[in-house]
Amino acid sequence: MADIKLYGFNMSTYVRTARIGLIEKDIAYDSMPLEMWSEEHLALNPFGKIPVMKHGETVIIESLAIAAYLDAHFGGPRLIPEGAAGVRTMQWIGSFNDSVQSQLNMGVVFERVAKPMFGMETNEETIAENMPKVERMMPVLDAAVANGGHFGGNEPTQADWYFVPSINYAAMCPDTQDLVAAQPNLSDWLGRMNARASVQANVPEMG
Ligand SMILES: N[C@@H](CCC(=O)N[C@@H](CS)C(=O)NCC(=O)O)C(=O)O
Repeated sequence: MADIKLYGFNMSTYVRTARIGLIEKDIAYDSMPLEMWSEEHLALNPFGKIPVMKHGETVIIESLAIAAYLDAHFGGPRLIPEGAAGVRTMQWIGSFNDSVQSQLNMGVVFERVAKPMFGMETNEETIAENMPKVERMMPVLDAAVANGGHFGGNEPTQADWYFVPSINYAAMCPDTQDLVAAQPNLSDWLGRMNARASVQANVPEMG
């Protein structure tokens, strides 16, 4: 049994982000099942979100805090580097959490792909409201990873592990797949990231 336990399921982009970070740092962990919003879940995270990580008796909520904790307590490549690359990494994680999550993930992909899987009705108005924002966002993401780069700079960082699960979903979603394919740098980056063992280890089963 590993010292680290990660709670949450793989279809969650945030859980996948945490898992990719763990594997990139070569940290063994046990993947723990969790019934969402159960007593057990709310005892671990009163906000009812995943992922939750446990290291011995220490409980860490929030994917960014998990990455910072792993850098502070374990070796391997830094998820949030020092210096300018660290600033870029944090900037992109901030933009992901503030804009990409609401506009692309919840505003379009969740509505179109996830809701029907959960027997819920897609809200077309939400998609229509968010599509122009996603159209504006995509070339910005494309420019960020130009010339064989990454969101943090020359090397992959935790910022990439936030974007990989979401851009893969966007590449499958009927509303956004052409938009992703039309971004040459982003498509190249996605291919490079998807070739990594850490990313291949975490592909969710759909349907
Ligand atoms: N800020 C949190 C966001 C985590 C998050 O939103 N996770 C989603 C799954 S992808 C969740 O737990 N949703 C359940 C809910 O919102 O009640 C983090 O970075 O860990």
